[in-house]
Amino acid sequence: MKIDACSVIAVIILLIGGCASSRTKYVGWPEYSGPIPFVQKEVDAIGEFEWNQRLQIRSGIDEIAFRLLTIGKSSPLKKGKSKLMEDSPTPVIAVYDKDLDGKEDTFAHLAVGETSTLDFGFIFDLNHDGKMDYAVFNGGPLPTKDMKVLWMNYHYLDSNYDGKIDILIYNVDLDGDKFLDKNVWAWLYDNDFDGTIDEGEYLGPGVEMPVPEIEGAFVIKSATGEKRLLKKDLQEGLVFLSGVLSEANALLAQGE
Ligand SMILES: [Ca+2]
Ligand SMILES: [Ca+2]
Ligand SMILES: [Ca+2]
Ligand SMILES: [Ca+2]
Repeated sequence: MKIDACSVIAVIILLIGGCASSRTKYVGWPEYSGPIPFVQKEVDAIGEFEWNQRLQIRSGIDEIAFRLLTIGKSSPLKKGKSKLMEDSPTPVIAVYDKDLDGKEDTFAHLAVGETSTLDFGFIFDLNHDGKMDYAVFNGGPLPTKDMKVLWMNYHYLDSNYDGKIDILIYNVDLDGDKFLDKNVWAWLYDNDFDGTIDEGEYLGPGVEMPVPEIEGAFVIKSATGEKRLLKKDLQEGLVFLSGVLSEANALLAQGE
């Protein structure tokens, strides 16, 4: 399969904010200084996915992922060739245990011989079946309207644990001031788990309204204006993201 990470992401997934990792620098975050290890016990406290808890689950996972982001560099525990990315500039998939709790929590796509990259995400296993089912992919730092820094990222979930991504969550600019909003996201759902997105909503504390579906596309308010996310592109996006998760899980399942 010919896939270039940045272009696929730009075309399918990162439509909302562009391919941030190629134009933003990974700078300016606080350095994590609390106790480690922490991730597994905090993921355990969140528990399995529940529809009516989805907002709280997103924010709990986002907090954990942000703390992982602020832990300094770590070395890959396992590396392998990515079939999905084999023709891209970053054909290596790697997993890391950033918080040193003995369980991998981070994946990245690397160039051959490279040890760091901005193409990384954090992975979590909500239902304890040994397979990661929730990923938070790094987008990069972007300013908010009060000139604070917002971590743009992309959450994607396999909420029924069948190995396929069925929920995508994006940062949005719902109020149209050209800055990403801090407390509302666009959520896209594959409600019947058949690989197509069926419904979208803007959801955040105090916000709940549908994302309009017009002529086969979900029309989302991004910081650079309205973006039409075609259902067929989203379908490919789900396949790609499910593939990324599968490759990370396959790597995790390998012996040392
Ligand atoms: Ca860990
Ligand atoms: Ca799982
Ligand atoms: Ca699923
Ligand atoms: Ca569907």
